[in-house]
Amino acid sequence: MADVLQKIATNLYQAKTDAVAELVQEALDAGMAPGEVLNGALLAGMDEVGRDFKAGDLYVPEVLAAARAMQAGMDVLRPLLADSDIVSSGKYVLGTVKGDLHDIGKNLVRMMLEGGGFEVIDLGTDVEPSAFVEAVREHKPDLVGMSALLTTTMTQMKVTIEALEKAGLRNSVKIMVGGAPVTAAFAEEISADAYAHDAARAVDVARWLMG
Ligand code: B12
Repeated sequence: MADVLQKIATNLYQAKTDAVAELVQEALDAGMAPGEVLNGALLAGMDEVGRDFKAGDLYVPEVLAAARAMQAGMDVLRPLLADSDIVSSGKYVLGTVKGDLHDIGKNLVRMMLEGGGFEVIDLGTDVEPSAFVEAVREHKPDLVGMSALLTTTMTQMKVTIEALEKAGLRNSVKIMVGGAPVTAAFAEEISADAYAHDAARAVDVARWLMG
């Protein structure tokens, strides 16, 4: 069983998109839980990619190719994660902040939230503060989630909160922030309502915020 997880991680690292999708299906057919495949194979493989990118052993095109392979695996898992919980828990507007193109973590948060019964409106990446404001006005969500992976873009979270305040919408939503450089202390500093370290915890925190 653990063997197939290792195989998926290795194929992900090598950006073998089709093999990743096939092996994820194989793992599920063998009775593994979607969460186990997500954490033990896809996230583990992406972690290794991240480490080697940081060390300069991998370059941007290779990381992008691995990210595509991860998405292929996530496409197989997605319907199962979405079906794994039933109760409709609330409406959630989610996006990666202005200037930031990283969306793998944000997409994972979306998948897990959908799995937790939330209706998610995904605004994508590089989302202007005004686009968050418009989405809140239009969809009237219970929660807003912002993702940032760069220390240079996490400041946009504060700008977005200020834009919501200015539009008179701040108190109509609970705001959650996340992404590798974001911390609970930063969330408090910018007056967000909560921080979550990963996608699984994002669901717990979202439920907690919904009361
Ligand atoms: C993949 C990747 C890319 C891909 C992105 C592909 C894509 N579609 O997302 C590409 C190649 C495009 C890229 C580009 C760049 N990248 Co990049 N990238 C990464 C890498 C290797 C992995 C990120 C990732 O996907 N991790 C896996 C996911 C699952 O983790 P995560 O995003 O942290 O998400 C989890 C939690 O944080 C949380 N979470 C995330 N969002 C949210 C939101 C909410 C609301 C909540 C509650 C929780 C939550 O839950 C998630 C799941 O558990 C990281 C290194 C790393 N290991 O982090 C660098 C990294 C983030 N990149 C970095 C840099 C510098 C860049 C570039 C500037 C490089 C360049 N010179 O061009 C550009 C910037 C482009 C831009 N404008 O955004 C730096 C950032 C440094 C910093 N401190 O600011 C890093 C840390 C690498 C490094 N060590 O140098 N990158």
